[in-house]
Amino acid sequence: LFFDRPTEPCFMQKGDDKTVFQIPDNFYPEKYKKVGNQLADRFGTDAGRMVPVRNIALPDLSLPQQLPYHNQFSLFVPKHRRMAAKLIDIFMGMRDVEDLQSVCSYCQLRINPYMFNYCLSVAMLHRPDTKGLSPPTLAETFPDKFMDPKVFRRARETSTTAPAGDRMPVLIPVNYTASDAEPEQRIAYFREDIGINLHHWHWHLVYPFEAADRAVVDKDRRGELLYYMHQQIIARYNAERLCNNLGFVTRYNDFRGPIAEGYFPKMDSQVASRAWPPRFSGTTIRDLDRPVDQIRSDVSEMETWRDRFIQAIDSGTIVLPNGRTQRLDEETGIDVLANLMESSIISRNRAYYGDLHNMGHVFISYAHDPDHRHLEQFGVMGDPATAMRDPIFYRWHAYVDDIFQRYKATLPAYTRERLDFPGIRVSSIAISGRTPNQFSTQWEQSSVNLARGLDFMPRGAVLARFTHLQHDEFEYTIECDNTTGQAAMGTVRIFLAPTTDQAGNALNFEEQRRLMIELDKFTQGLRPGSNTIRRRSIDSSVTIPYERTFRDESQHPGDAGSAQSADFDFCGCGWPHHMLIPKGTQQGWNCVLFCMITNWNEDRVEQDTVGTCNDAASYCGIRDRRYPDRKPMGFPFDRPAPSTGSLGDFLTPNMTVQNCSIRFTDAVRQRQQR
Ligand code: CUO
Repeated sequence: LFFDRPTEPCFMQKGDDKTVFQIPDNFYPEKYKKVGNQLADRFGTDAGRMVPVRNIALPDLSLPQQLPYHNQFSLFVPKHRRMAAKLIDIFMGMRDVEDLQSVCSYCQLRINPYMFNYCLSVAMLHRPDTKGLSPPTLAETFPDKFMDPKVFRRARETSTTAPAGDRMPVLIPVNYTASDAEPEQRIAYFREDIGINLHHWHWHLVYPFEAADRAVVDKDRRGELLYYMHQQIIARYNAERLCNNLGFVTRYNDFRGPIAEGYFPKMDSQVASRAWPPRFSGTTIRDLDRPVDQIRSDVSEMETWRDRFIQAIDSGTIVLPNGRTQRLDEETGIDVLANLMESSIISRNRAYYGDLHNMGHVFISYAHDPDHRHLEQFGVMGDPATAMRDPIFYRWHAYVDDIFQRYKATLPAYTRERLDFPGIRVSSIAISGRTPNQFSTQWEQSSVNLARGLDFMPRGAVLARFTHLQHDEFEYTIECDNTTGQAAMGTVRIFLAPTTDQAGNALNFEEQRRLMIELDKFTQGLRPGSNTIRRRSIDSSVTIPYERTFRDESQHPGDAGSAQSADFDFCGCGWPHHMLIPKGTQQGWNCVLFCMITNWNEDRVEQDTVGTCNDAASYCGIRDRRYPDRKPMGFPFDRPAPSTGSLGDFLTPNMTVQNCSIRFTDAVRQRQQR
């Protein structure tokens, strides 16, 4: 309920059952102090439920309260990060849930709503006593971060003119941010997809940069996962670009040159009552001096950090704070490097390697007002919930990925012995469907409930209907022989990649491996003799089902904010299932499906993974567990294979490929209940 209608005070009625938190007198902020009792009476009269709030020793909020209530909050701005870290510590430090509830009532009335939402979400994901609870999806609590503000105007009209049961869904227009004159607009359906942006927000929620409780940040292979998850975003983005007749994304590596791509977000921040600032085409990042954000940094600082990374990679060692050096080893090097690059508090030497990736977001997001003279806040690149909307996000992350790839290129290539699984031969993989080995995609319309995010408005569900990509579900059939004479366990790894570049030239192995999109990974028992493995697309280890990305309100109209939603929102991190397969083309876009089975005895991680939040592990890991695969993330494509010309040359007997196509139908279907 603390997430419901973020700017409405918690002593007002929250949720559909009209819960009122009865707070002690000293909890009222100054502006309500005089009228506290009257307010309590007024909202208490027809409350559905009264929750008495325990009086506790009040926390010191002086640091987190430095962020004005009606400001934007950015996870990438160091000062904001520190304020958030303090608040997370306060939430984590509460003795029990009842104390947490008290401190939330107190904070909800004072703290910037977006920072409050973020910190409470992080705390709920990490406190042992709140693990069964979950923050509602951000698209419901802050819908303004995901859609055209015209939607809210219409939602307002709808909610005041029609009773909850009779409201027509509000349509979110398709392609509303730019015209066809902007080539980048061809892939706006990807960049502005609500599910993709929610995934990215959730990922950064699960992997915060900063908290006093080191365990919240210091998770198994966290840096490596940062590298891998974002590498996969770039690979997927490049596939989408090819499907839309655009060339590969070019990395943003000249910090002194103009950024060709402009971006006009067409969004308003509800909390800040401001439009998100645009970035004009041809903008160049400039030295930052924004006392209000305590940011002072020159572009040259980014260049210095960059040079130190290059030096570290080329020498194979990093410099530690005590002046000693540490070798980057094959197993942990990428993790160490990515933690330095991000950077988070577990960076081994933040003083020297700085904060390159985060500050890239910051420089770009303030390019329109680097010294705050226009009193403007950051652009969409400053917020993980909105960053992926902007074409520059991909150029920036392509650059970051390039540095990681430079490191990967220093590692020994995999020998055939390391790739093979003796005795296991994979003879084929196929896709079921109307036409064999053809994926089918089209548009689909779904809805999301805005009610929780519409402050000071009549109650009841208000649905917004939006259009997104969707694919027909399919099944993989894998034929495999086990000649070891005994039962074996394998890890099945399935990837998809383009076969040609934009000009139609065949891709070589080095180009193709970086474009490999992980589709699934699972453990499989293999009987002696021949095996036919069937696997459904919906079970992918990369994605979370639609119902978890968006709560499917069409199935529960009118019960917005009810407790049921907890089941759906439980593990929000995971690539949205509707974006599993690239769009393809109407003629059919050629791609190659790759399947490999490795020896599970070498891959396995001994741990108990029973419970939830373990079904989108490829990009998100498993909550409170180790990453469930010992191989380097992205294996076997995480590094070059120097003597290999094409993918065909790379194959060992435990691998197979299948040419496929993706056929897109330009039609909209309504979401079917599955
Ligand atoms: Cu996710 Cu840059 O790390 O956006």
